[in-house]
Amino acid sequence: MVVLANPPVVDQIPLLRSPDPGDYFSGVPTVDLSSPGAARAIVNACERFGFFKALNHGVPAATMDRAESEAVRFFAQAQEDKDRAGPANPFGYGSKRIGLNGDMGWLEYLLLTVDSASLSDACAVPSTAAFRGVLNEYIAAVRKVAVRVLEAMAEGLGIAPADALSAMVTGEGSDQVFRVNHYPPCPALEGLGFSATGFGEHTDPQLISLLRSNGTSGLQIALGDGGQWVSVPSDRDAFFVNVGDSLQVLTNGRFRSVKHRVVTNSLKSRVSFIYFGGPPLAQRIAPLPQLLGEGEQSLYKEFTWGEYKKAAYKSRLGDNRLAQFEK
Ligand code: GA4
Repeated sequence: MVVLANPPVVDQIPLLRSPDPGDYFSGVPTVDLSSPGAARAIVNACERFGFFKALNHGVPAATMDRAESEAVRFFAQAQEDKDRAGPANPFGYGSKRIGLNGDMGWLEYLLLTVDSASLSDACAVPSTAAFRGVLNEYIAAVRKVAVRVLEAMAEGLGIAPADALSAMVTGEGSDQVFRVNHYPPCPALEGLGFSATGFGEHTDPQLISLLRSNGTSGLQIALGDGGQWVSVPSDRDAFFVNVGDSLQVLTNGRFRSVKHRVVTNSLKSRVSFIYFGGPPLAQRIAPLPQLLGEGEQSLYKEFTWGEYKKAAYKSRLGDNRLAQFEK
């Protein structure tokens, strides 16, 4: 028997059944952000799935395309050059290791912090002016989409003021994170019926996440309580919007934080950009009084975003992080 001192890292990555055509979900709720019915449609989708696809979002295709090609160029560098920028702890360049507690996925990524509307000065990578510039352009634009969506949610939920939710993610001290993921193909598994896990199942801890990817599918969401996994058909012209744990709590469970994961394609690489909108660390996360009916109690213990974030970084990806805060 040959014992490898360092087993190939693919061995440490859990496999998933490769999606077949029947797994593609034709029922992804789609919202035209420019339509008058957007607020209602968003609320319906967030109650039912915690997930929807947003069209007519106003982010120029040219910005998204340029950000994508700069990301491709960044990830095409020699491994040793990228490693000089890492490892992610958890911010910076990361490869295969996700978070701090041993989760692994078939991907490499940049995890970056955002101050106001652009990358924090503390983010040393991306270092080229072209990549940094276009990411800042993208971040400024996607943030506006987040504001629009959160305002529409407040409207649809009947909450005043209009910026009750959006101010939490864009106001002074808000905790915004930006992530660029690259899932290289995993040809070793071609034809075997299994695929490498790109990013294992989890819910996002923040209020809201907006994802844009290239034309390679891979994102899957769990439907309802039974948790049947379905594949989301890719659409490079759309943003996919996720409800995060904090928004589930702010709505006392009315919106659901959607469980999702990414399955690697055996032949095509996937590149995605995700903006995560979180509140300031001191923000109290509790159901908004306007959403509690007569005599309705909060389902959750009181906590701040800072406390939740700390707990999240002690957890494994697939853990149910909200469970310890349930009453
Ligand atoms: C999931 C959502 C965001 O990508 C992220 C992730 C973070 C990380 O990759 O560092 C976490 C994960 C995410 C949830 C649980 C913890 C923290 C990895 C992990 C195991 C940046 C975030 O905020 O939470």
